[in-house]
Amino acid sequence: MASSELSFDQAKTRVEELVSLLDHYSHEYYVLDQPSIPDEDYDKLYKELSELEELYPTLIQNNSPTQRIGGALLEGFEKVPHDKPMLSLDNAFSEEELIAFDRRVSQLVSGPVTYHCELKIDGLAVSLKYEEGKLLQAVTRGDGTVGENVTANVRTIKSIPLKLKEPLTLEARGEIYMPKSSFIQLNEKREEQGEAIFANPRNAAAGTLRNLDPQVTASRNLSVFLYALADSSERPVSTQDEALSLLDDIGLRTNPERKVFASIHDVLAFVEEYQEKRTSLPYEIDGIVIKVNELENQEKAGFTVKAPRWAIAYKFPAEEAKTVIRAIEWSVGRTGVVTPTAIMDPVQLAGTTVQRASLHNVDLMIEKDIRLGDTAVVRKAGDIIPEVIKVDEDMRDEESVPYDFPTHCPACGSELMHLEEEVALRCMNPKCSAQAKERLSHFVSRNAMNIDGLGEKVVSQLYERELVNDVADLYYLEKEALLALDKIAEKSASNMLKAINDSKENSLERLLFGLGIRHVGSKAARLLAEEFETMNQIKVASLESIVVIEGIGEKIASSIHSFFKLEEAQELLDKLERAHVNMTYKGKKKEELTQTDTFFSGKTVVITGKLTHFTRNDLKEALVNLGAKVTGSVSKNTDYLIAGEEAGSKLAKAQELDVTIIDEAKVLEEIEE
Ligand code: 3BA
Repeated sequence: MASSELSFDQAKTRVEELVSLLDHYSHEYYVLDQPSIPDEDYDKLYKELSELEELYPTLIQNNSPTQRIGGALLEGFEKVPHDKPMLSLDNAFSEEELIAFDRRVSQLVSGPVTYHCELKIDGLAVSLKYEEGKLLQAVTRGDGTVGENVTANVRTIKSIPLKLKEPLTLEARGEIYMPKSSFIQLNEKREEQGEAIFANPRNAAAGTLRNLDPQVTASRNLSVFLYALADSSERPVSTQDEALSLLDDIGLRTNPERKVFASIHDVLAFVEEYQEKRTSLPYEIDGIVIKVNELENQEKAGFTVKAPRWAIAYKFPAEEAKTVIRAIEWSVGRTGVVTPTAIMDPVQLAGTTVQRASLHNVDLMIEKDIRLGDTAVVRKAGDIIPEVIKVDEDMRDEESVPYDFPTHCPACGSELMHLEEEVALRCMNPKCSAQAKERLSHFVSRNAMNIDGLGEKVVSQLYERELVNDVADLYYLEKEALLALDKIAEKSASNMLKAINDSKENSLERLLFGLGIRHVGSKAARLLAEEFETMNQIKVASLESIVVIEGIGEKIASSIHSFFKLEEAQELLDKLERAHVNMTYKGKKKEELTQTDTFFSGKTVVITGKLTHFTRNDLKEALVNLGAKVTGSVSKNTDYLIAGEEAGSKLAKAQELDVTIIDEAKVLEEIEE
C-alpha cells in the first residue's frame, strides 16, 4: 500500500513500526557489525519512513533515524560541567610498571583481585546521557570537569543509538574515533581538494566532532566504543565486565576485544598479544587499559586527585615498520640547506601508507650508515612525519657500498658545502633557483602573506618564466602573464591577482615573517612588529634595542640587524613599498595590550634575588600586566631593578649604573593601586 493511502492512525502505527525496524537493522549493522538485510532493503524502509513523515509531520519522533542531522550550523559549543569528573588514566610504559601497579592494587585491596583488560582506543573521550532510553546530551571530556556540548554532532554518528533498547536513565562514557580506512579516505579527498590533511585519526575525529556544521560530521565516518558506566542506579552492576555486558544489552557499542584475568602475568600476555595485533586492527589503539574488575575492589583502591588507583593505561611504544630504501632525494630549502628524504617501498604505518621518510641530514646519515637497498626501520615523529630511525645491517646485501653523497646542488649545480659547525649540506649560491622558489613559496604561505592559489607549481612556473624573481615582483604581475601559465583559466588568474592585491593590506608581522629572515619565525616577527610598529623603525633599530625584547634572543637579533644592513634587503623593501605593500603593524598596540598609566608602564624592569611574596613567574606576569617590559640583565636601558633578598651582581651593576632599585613591598603597593 502506498504511503498516501494510509489513514493518520495507520500511518502512526506504521511510523512507529518503521522506526523500530530501522533501529534494529541499524544496530545490527553499526553496532554488531552483522547486518541481516541488504542495504537496499534498509534504504527502502528508510524512504518509506521519510515519505510518511513528510505527509504527517506531527508523527516525526525526535529519535527517528531521519532526524539524526539537524539543519542549522552551530554557533559554538556550550560548556557543560560533568556530573562526576572524567578523570584521566595513569600511564605505564613497561612490564615492570604493570607489575608495580599490581603490587599497589593488591596492597590496597588486600584480597583476591581480577583485572579487566581493554584496548585503549585512540580517540576522544565523551559522555553520553540517556534519559528514559533517549539520548539527551553528549559532552566531550574537556578538562575532565567541564566539557563541550557536542550533542548535535554526536546524533549523526550511526553507531550511537538515539534510543536504547530499554527506557533506562544512565550516563555512559567512551571513546569516539575514526576508523583507519575512513581516515585514509578523508585525507585522500582533502589532499585532492587542496585542503590541509589531518595528522592522524585522532585529530581527524576531533576536527570532525568539533565541526560547527553537523552535515560535515554526518558525512564523515565516526564511530564509538563505550567503556564506562558512570551512573546506572536503575540497573546496578558489580563488575566492569557486567557493566560492559549491560551496555551491550541495551544497544550501546562496546569493544569485543576484552578479557578478565586473575593474574598480572596473564595481563602481560594480553598486552603482548595486542601489541602484535595492533596494526591489523581497523582502528587505532595506543595501548591497553587495565582495570580492577570488581567495583567493590575499585572502591577499596580509591582515587588520587587526577586518576583512579584501580586503573592504568599501558602505552605501546610508537609504531614501527620495515621497508626497503630505493632512492634518496635531496631537496633545497629557502636558506640553501639540502635535506635528504628516503624513497621507500610503500608500507603501512600507524594508519597511513608511507613511502617517503626524512633522513634529517648528512651527519645522521653517516652515523646510521644509511645505504641504498637497505632495510629501514621507520616511525612517525610527532605523529605525522615519518623518519628513518635505523637500518637493519643484518639484512644488508653483501655487495652494498656506503652511500655516495651529492657534491653539487641538485637545482643549480653549484658546489655543496658541509660547514664545520653544521650537520647539513648547504648550497651557497644566493641565486640558486630552488632557494628562490622556496623563498617565494614561504612568502605566500598561510602564516606569512597568506596568498591563496599560488601553489608550488604556479610559483615554479612564475620563476622559470622569469615573471617573478623576488617576492616584490608578485605585486607587479599582470593578468596576461598569469593566463599564459599552464592550466590557469581566467577565473583563477583573477582570484590570484585579488589574493595578491589583498595581501598588501596585511599587518607588518606577516610581511616580516614572509621575508624569510634567518631565525625569524612568526612569533619573533610578531614581537618585532608589536615593539617597533613600522618597518622603518625596525630598519633603524639598534642591535641593543632588539635584544631587549622579551622572547628575542641574540641569535635572532643579530640576524635581523644584519639583514636590514644588506643593500639587497633595502632594494627589496623599496620595491615592496612602491607597490604599496603595507609596512605598519595593525594589531593591538603594546600599550593597548597592557595598562598604560601605571608606575611600571613602558618601563624596563629586571628582577633579582629571592622573592618572598611572589614566584618569579607571577611577578613577571604582574609587571607585564602593568605595562612593564621584564628583561634578564641590567643595562643602561633598565629603569628599575626589583631586588629580593640576597641580590648579588645585578644589584651591584644597577647601583653602578644608577638604576632605581625597588623592593617587593613597593611592587605590591603599585599592584594594589
Ligand atoms: N577505558 C579510556 N578512562 C578508560 C573510566 C576510566 C577510563 C579512560 C579510558 C577513568 C580507551 C580517560 C578519560 C575518561 C571516561 C574518563 C578505556 C579508554 N577508562 N578503554 C578508568 O579506550 N581510550 N580515559 N573517560 N572517564
